[in-house]
Amino acid sequence: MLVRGVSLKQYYLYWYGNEWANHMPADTFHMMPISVPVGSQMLHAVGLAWAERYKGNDRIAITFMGEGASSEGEFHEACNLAGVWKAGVILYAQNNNWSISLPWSKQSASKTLAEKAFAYGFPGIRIDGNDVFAVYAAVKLAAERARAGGGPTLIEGLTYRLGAHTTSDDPTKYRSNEEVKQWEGRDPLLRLERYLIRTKRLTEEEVVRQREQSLSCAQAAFDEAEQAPDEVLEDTFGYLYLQMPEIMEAQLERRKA
Ligand SMILES: Cc1ncc(C[n+]2csc(CCOP(=O)(O)OP(=O)(O)O)c2C)c(N)n1
Repeated sequence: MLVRGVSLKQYYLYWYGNEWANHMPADTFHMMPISVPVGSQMLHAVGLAWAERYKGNDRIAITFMGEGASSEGEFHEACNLAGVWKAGVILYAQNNNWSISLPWSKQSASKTLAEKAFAYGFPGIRIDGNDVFAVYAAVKLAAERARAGGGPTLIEGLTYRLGAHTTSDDPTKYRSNEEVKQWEGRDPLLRLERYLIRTKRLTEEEVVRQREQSLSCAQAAFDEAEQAPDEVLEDTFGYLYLQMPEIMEAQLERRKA
């Protein structure tokens, strides 16, 4: 999101629950808003990719999901249509093994997520999702394929969630400290940092300086977000529809009362 020009302040405001912070004007960021219902975004991505082809453009779409989302019906629908239409779409699954507290072994009887792609008639690639270069290479390959009209690719990137799923989650209830410790050393940013230092592309001093810079940047954006005016009730209701349906108007009146 940051690479595409969404400000850190907007990103923080989204997590504050501010409706307008999830507003992604068409052709500004070339992104769709974050969608909370698990799995719903994949169909949109396939549709967008198909629409671009229909309009004669060479633009493609990429969508991101957790491995848990592959259990939703939309995953099947999206993969099926993408395969049949040869849509220029990349389905990137971040497999962190845990769908909140549910491990992959209870999520699917398939050994890997990537292999599901073969049944839909397109390639599935499994990579180390904490290796920046592997991610870059896999996505580049898939993007080239999509742009050349070769159709979709499913990428399964193995990764981990070091923290809790949300503030209401207590991960110590379902996974061991040893497991978390193991993954701490595989943090993709730290790995990249170690690589850059080892290959003399970056010095320890530069790392410290960049960390400080990033931290103050993040703090400034956070302070700005905290000072943003509170949302008004109408925003929650008026955000989605050009014209509010009657049923929602009635709900709004009830809430106001
Ligand atoms: C349709 C739907 N069902 C349930 C939820 C509640 N929920 C939010 S995140 C989550 C787990 C998602 O796991 P996964 O797809 O693996 O993504 P991850 O959180 O690991 O990135 C669930 C069940 C939801 N947001 N939407």
